[in-house]
Amino acid sequence: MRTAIITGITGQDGAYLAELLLEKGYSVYGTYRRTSSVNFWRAEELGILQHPNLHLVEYDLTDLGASLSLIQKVQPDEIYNLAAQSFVGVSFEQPSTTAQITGIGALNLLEAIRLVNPKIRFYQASTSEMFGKVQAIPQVEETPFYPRSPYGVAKLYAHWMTVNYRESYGMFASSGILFNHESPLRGREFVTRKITDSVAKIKLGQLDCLELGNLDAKRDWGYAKEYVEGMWRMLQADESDTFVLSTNRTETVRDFVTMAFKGAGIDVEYRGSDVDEIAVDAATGKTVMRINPKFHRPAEVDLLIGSAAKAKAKLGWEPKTTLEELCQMMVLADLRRNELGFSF
Ligand code: NDP
Ligand code: GDR
Repeated sequence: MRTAIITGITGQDGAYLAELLLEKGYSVYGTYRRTSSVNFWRAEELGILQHPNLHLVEYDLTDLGASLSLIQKVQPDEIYNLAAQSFVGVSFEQPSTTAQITGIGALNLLEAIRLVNPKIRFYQASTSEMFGKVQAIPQVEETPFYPRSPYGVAKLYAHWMTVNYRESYGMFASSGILFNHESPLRGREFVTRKITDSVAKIKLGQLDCLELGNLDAKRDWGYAKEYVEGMWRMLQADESDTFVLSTNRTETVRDFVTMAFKGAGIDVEYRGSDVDEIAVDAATGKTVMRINPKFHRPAEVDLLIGSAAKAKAKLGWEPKTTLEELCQMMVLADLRRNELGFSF
C-alpha cells in the first residue's frame, strides 16, 4: 500500500485529492491546523471522513520541526503540498503571514524531505497568479513570471525552491502551475462560489443583492476534481518537472455572473458602468448585483489563459468539464444547501 501526505486536507483540493488517493488504495495522512473549531465539512460531503485509510494529523506548515517529525513518523512515498494562505485579497492585508505560510512553508517541507528521505516524491501547488501581469498569451511553462500580489510573490518563491531542490539534490519535486479551479467545495470567499452561493440565496429569497469588485477580470476556470487527478499524474511520471494545468478558455467575472443567474432561471441585464454598474433581473427590474469598491484589490491580475499542451502530451491529462457545466453544478449544489439552510 502506498502512503501519501496531503497538507491542507480541509481545503477544496485537499478533500478531492484525498478522495482520489483513497480510491486508488493509498493510505492517506491529511494534515489540518489546530483551531478552535476544526472544519471537515468537505471530507464529510465527500463521505471519506470515516474511511479506515484516512488519517488526520495536526500540523502547521510554518513549523520546520513539525515538518521533520511528520515525515519521520509517516515515511510517505509522496507528499502533496496544498496548504497555503491561498486568498489573494487577504495577502495584501497579511503579506508577512502569507510569505511565512505560502512561501517558507514549502521550503520547510522540501528541507525536511531532503534531511529525512530525499526519495520521497513532492508536489508543490503552484499557481497561475505567478504570471500576474501576463507577458504572453496563452501562458505556458516558459512564460516569464510577473506576480501582482504578496500571494503570487510567495508562491513564486515556493515554485523556484521546488525547482532548486530538484536541480541541486536530484529530488523528485514537481511544480504544478494550476489555473483557477472551482467546484461546489470551493471556499465562499472566492469569486465563483461567492457568486453561486449568493445567486442561490437570491433565487430562494434569502438575499436581495450580490456585491462584487472587478467584473472585468478574466480567468481560466476549470473543475477542481479533474485538476487533482493532474497532480497525481505529475508524481507518477518518470521524471519530476513543471506543468501547467488549465482549460485554454478565459471569461470575465461578469460572464460568470450571467451564467450563474441563468443557471438559477434568472436572466440579468447590466446597466451603468465602473463602480455604478449594476445587474438587474430582466423580468422584475430588481437590482441583483452591484459593485462594492471594498472588493477591489490594490493590484489586479487582468487576464489569465493557460495552455496545458505539455500536460496533455506528457501526462495524458486534459480538462473535460465545460465552464457552463461547472457553473451549473455549483449553482445546483448551492440551491440544495441553502434550501436546507446548511451552507459552508
Ligand atoms: P484552500 O484555501 O481551500 O485550502 C488551503 C488549505 O491550506 C486549507 O486546508 C488550510 O487549512 C491549509 N493551511 C493554511 N495555512 C496553513 C498552515 N499554516 N499550516 C497548515 N495548513 C495550512 O485552497 P485550495 O484547496 O483551493 O488550493 C490548494 C492549493 O493550491 C493552495 O496552496 C492554493 O494556493 C493552490 N492553488 C489553488 C488554485 C485554485 O484555483 N483553487 C489554483 C492554483 C493554486 P485551514 O482549513 O485550517 O485554513
Ligand atoms: P484569484 O481568485 O484571485 O484568481 O485566486 P478569486 O476568485 O478570489 O478572484 C478572481 C477574480 O475575481 C475578482 N473579483 C472578486 N474576487 C473575490 N474573491 N471577491 C469578489 O467580490 C470579487 N469581485 C471581483 C478578483 O478581483 C479576481 O480578479 C484564486 C485562488 O484560489 C488562488 O489561491 C489561486 O492561486 C488562483 O485562483 C489561481
